[in-house]
Amino acid sequence: MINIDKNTFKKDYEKKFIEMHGSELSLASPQSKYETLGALIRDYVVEMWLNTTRRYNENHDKQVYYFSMEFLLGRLLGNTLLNLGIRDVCRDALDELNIDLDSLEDLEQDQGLGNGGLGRLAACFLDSMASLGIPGNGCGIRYKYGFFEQKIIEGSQVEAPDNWLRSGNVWEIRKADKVEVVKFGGEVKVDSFNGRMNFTHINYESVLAVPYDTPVVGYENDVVNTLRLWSAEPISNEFDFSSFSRGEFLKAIEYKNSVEAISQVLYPEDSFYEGKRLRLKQQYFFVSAGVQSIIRHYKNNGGNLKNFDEKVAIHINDTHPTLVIPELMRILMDEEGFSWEDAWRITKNTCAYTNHTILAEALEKWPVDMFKNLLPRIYMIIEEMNRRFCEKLWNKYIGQWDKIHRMAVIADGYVKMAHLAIIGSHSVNGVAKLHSEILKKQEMADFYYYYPRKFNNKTNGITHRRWLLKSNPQLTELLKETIGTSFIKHPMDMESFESYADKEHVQERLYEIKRNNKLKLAEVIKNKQGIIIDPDSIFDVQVKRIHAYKRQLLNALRIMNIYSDLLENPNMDIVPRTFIFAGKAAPGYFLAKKTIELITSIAEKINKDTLIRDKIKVVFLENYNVSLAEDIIPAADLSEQISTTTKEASGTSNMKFMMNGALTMATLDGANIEIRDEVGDDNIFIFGMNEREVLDYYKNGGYNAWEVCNSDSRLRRITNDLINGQYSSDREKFKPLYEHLLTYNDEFFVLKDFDSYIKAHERVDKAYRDKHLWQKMAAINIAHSGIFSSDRTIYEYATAIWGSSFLYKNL
Ligand code: 26V
Repeated sequence: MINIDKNTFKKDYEKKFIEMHGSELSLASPQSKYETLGALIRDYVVEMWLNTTRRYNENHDKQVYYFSMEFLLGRLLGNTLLNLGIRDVCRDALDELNIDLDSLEDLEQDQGLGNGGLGRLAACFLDSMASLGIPGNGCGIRYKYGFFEQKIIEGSQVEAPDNWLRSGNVWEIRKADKVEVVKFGGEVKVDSFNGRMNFTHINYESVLAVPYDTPVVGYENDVVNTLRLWSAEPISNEFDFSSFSRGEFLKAIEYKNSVEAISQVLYPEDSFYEGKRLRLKQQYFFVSAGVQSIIRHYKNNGGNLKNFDEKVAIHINDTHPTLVIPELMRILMDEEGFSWEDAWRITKNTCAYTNHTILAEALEKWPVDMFKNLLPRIYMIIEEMNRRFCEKLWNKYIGQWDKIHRMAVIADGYVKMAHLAIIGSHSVNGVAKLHSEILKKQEMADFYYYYPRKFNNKTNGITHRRWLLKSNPQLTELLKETIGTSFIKHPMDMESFESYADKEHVQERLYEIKRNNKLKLAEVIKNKQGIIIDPDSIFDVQVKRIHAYKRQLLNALRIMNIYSDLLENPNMDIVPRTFIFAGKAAPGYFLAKKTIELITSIAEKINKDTLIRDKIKVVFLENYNVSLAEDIIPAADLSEQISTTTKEASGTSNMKFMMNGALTMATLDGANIEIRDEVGDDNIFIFGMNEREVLDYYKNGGYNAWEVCNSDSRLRRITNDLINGQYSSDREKFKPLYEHLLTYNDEFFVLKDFDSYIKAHERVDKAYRDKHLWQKMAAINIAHSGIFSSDRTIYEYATAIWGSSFLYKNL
C-alpha cells in the first residue's frame, strides 16, 4: 500500500511539475498538469512493480501469459489511483492546488487497442489477475493506431484514424534492452546429423520486436503485473547507408515501411475473417516475440525447460495467437534440442485456448500457399502435427474419411486455426454455459467426442472495480452504507444487498442515484450532440458493435412501431422513453452501416416532431468506447441484450448494466441465461425464440419472413415505412434493409421475434410505472451481479486451467 498524505502528495506533485516543465504551475496548461500527474503516479508504481517482479522471480511462481491481439484498456489514470487506494488523497491535494482531478482524468486518451467484447475481456482479466495476486502478464501488439474513431456525418458513419499516441503515453516504458528478432519468409534447409534432423531457416527477413511495458496495478495489494505490447521496427543495420550508396534508397524505405506496417493498425473487423497476409504477419510477429521473451526470461531466471509447463501457462485468446503452439515447438526442438515427443508434451501442457464465437464467417483459416511462403518452418511443424494427428484419427475412426477430413488441421488448401488450437492445448473453453454446450454439441462436436476432458466452460466476467467502484461512486457508497465494504474484495458478498431490496429508503436512494447518473449522461449528450433528453424518461439502451446478429434492427423497428402508434394517437399512454444507441460498424460491413443510417434517420425524424417529442427521443451517440461506456452504463434503466439466440457467445455489457442496476431485456442467449438464473424470471424481461427453436430453423429450414410479415399489420406498416419515404426522401436508402429482412429471409429472425419483443416491452412499461417495484428489481439485479465479477472468472481459470499460485484467495 502506498502510504501518502495530502500534503506530501501536494509537494510531490509540485516538485514533479517543476522537474518536468521548469515553469510555474499556476500558468500551466491542463495537458501538462495531466502529464505531471501521470508521471508522478508512474513513479509511485515503479517501485511496487520492481518488487513484484523480484518476488515472482525469487519464488519461481508459475507465470500466466495471456496472449491476445486486443487489449481494450480505456483510460488508466482513474483506475490506477483507485487500485493504489490514493484517489481521494490525490483529489483533495489537487483541489488545494485548484486542479480538478476529474477534468485531468478526462484528458487521457482511451487506449483503444481492441474491437469490443474480446478485447475488453482481456483488459478486465488483467485487472483481476493483478487484484487476486496472480502472476499474470498480458502479451499483445502496440498498434500505432487503435480502433478507428467514428464520426457521424449526415447520419452516416465515417472513420477517422485513432492516433492515440499523439500526445505521448505516460504509462508505457520502452524496453530497448529486451528486444527480440522475428523472422519471416525465406526457406528451410534440412539436413541430418548423427541421426537427428536439422532445420536451418535461411534467406529470411528480420524484424525487430521492441517491447513496451505497461504496469497493471492490483487493488490495494502491492501487486503490479505487466502488460507487454510489441512494436515492429526495422533492424538498423538493414536500413543503413550502404544501401543508399548502392542506390537502393527506395528499397530501404520500402523495407522500413513494410516492417512498420506490422504494428501500424488494429484490424477493425470482428466478425468477418479475411485471409489478409498482413494480419497473419501481425499474429506471428507478436507470438514469436512473446514466446522468445518468455523463454529467455525463464532461462535467465534459472528455469529448466524440461519443467517449463509447470512454471508457465500460456493462454490463447481466440485463435488469433494460436501460432504460439508451433512457435513453442520450433524453439524447443530447433533451438533447444528437444525431441518432437518431449516438445509436444511441454507445449500441450503449457497452452490453453478460449473460443469466443461460433459465427462461421469469423473462423480463421489461412491459405496454405500464403502461410508456407510467409512462415516456412512453422508450416512444416504444423504439417507434422497434422500428420501425426490424422494418423491417430485413422487408427480410431477406421475408414471414416469424412470425419478425418473434417477434423484435419490442414484441409482443402487451408490451415484451420481452431483445429490447431484444440489439438495443441490441454484446455478448450467457451465463455458462457450455453456457448460451451453449443461448442461441444455442434461446432466442435467431433473434437469433443475425441477429447471429452479438454472441454470446459468459463463464464465471462467484468471487473467491478472499473464498472462499479470507479464508474458509479454513488451506488458504491450506498452498498458500503448498507452491506459494508467486504464486497469490494469479495464481490459475491453483494448478495447480502438483496435483503435491502424491499426497504423503501433504499429504493428511494437507488432512484436518486440513477437519476443523478441520468442527469450526468444527459449533460454529456447535450454537450456532445446538442440533444436535450428528459431524465425522467426510461433510458432504454443498446450499446455494442453494430451487427446483424445483435439485432439493432429489431430495436429500430420497435421504435418505428411506437412512432407510428403515436402518429395515430398522440395521446397514447406510455411512459416517456429515450432510446440510446452507440456502437461502431466494421468499415466494410454494408448492412451494419445502413443500420446506423436508419437509426440516425429515425432520430432525426422523431426528435423534430413536435407532436410527440415529449414521449420519445432517439439518440445515436458517436464514437462508442470504454470511457463513453462508463458514462452510459450507470445511467441506463433498461439494457437491451437482444441477439438471436445461440449467436452471442456471452456478452459482457449485459453484466455491466446489471451491476449498475439496469434491468435487462433479453433473449435466452449467452450469459443472459445465467443472469436470468441468478435474478429469477420476475426480475428480467425475457422474450424471443429459444435455442431449440432457432437450431430447428437452422437445421430444417421453414422460416418464412414474408409469411411472418404479412400476418402482422404492424410489421406490414413498418417494413413498408422502410421504402415509402417515411424516414428518407430517398426511397432507395433503406431498401437493402427491407430486402435483407424479407427478400433474403433474414437469417437472424428479426421479424419472428418482433411480437414477443413488443409484448416484453409492454411489461417494462407496466413495471416502470410502479416505482417501488422497479427499484426492488434493480436492487435484486445489483445484489446478484457479484458472480459476474471477473475475479470469479479468473479464479476459475487460475485453479482449473493455469494452476497458478495466489497471493490473496478472495473468493
Ligand atoms: C474475430 C476476427 C475475425 C477476423 C478479423 C479480425 C477479428 C477480430 C476479432 C475476432 C473475434 C470475434 C469474437 C468476439 O469478439 N467475441 C465476443 O467475445 C466476447 C468475450 O468473450 C463475448 O462476450 C461476445 O459475446 C463475443 O461476441
